[in-house]
Amino acid sequence: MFKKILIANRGEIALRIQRACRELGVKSVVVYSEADRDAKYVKLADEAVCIGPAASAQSYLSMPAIIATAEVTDAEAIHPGYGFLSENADFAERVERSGFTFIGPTPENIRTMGDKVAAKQAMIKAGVPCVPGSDGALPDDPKEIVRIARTVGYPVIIKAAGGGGGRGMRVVHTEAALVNAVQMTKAEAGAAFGNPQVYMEKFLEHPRHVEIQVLADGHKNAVWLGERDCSMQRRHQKIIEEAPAPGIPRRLIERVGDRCAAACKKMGYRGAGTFEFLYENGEFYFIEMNTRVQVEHPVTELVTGIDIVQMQIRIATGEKLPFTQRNITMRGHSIECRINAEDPVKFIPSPGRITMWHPPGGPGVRVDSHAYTNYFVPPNYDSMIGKIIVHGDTREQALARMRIALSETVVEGIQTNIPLHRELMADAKFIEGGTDIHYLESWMSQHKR
Ligand code: MV4
Repeated sequence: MFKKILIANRGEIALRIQRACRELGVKSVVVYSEADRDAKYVKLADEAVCIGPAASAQSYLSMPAIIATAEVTDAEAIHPGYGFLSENADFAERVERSGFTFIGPTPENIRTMGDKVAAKQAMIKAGVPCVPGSDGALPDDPKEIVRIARTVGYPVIIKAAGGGGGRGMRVVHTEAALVNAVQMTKAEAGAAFGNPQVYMEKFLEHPRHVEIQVLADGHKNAVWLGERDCSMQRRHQKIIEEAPAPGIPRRLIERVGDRCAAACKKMGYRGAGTFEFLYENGEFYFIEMNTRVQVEHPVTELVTGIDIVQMQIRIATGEKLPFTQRNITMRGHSIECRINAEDPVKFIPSPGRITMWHPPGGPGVRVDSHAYTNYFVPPNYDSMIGKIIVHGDTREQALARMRIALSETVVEGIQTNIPLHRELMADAKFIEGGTDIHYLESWMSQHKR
């Protein structure tokens, strides 16, 4: 096991990684920006080093500052968390070239999954079901583009190879709009991602977002840890996630989960990963793979009992997976509500001092947050200040526990989206389960509060 790990992140995930290190008996170093000087996890850390001003580009995104800190503190490995440098293949490469272990997949695997055309081709080769569409990147010839769209069938979606997470996409409903839409998406993709390649898919109109968590050890062992339904989102920001996904037949999920694990083996994948799928009319369609730990990993931890962050660290030391697929069992139901410092109606960020922080507790309740009474939420970063995660024997029990947890929670001094979560936990369609990716936005337009 490592003696010391550097945590190249902030907020709740920095605290989450710190806790995993403690349990494994590993010392941790946190790097922080001037805006995060007073964060509790900075004070609680074994070591903390200020690496720059509030602006991410000069702190949490500064590769030289982070690697230099690993050098001066004698850290052996770097955990990138999520966001920031977590899916930057060049960073992973520089970490390894500097003699440290990157806690994550190989630079090659990160790079392949960052190129959505290459990722999709790898999945097709591995037998993972994908959305029907172009075979690789679209050609330049307009006649060819029109021909491909005719075989795919309208509506189609044009996506940038360098995009992902909802960036660089355009839906096309008619042949008349097609060629221009492709040209526009290409120009935007070239400017935004330095890669003008685009590809085409059938546009699915009412899918759910269901993802599969995997763990692989780089020794050709890989398992899948069930699925998460992340359909409750607005503008590509998830706000509620749950495991398992309500109403989807187990045999379907098992089939796709086994394909994901097989794909990991085939790719020589190492670490934690997430296969994102759209689910519509009883079918799964792969869209993207994330090569990092995700915000919503706790719902999987609560139904499987597996500590995903500890597993990331153990895998990075070269350990083999301590379990096989047969050893993995899923129990009960888990729901996560992301708590954001924002106006619950207008979604405008609401940074500032938290004058009262009273987190919930009780059976089956977990709170992952770096917040506390008197904590100042800086305006420089993502507005998520924590997550309330519940577990119950059934979805009904998990829902009841989440309602109680939300009713106990007190956050004063800033605005949060807790009132929105309280309303959604009482919403008939959410309670029924299986709402699609457009549900929240249409719900909001009907609930002008
Ligand atoms: C799609 C789609 C419909 N059809 N692809 C958005 C984020 C990126 N990961 C892929 N996205 C989508 N791809 C096809 N062929 C609809 C979306 C989409 C979406 C997907 C997941 C979660 C929320 C979403 C919100 C809008 C659109």
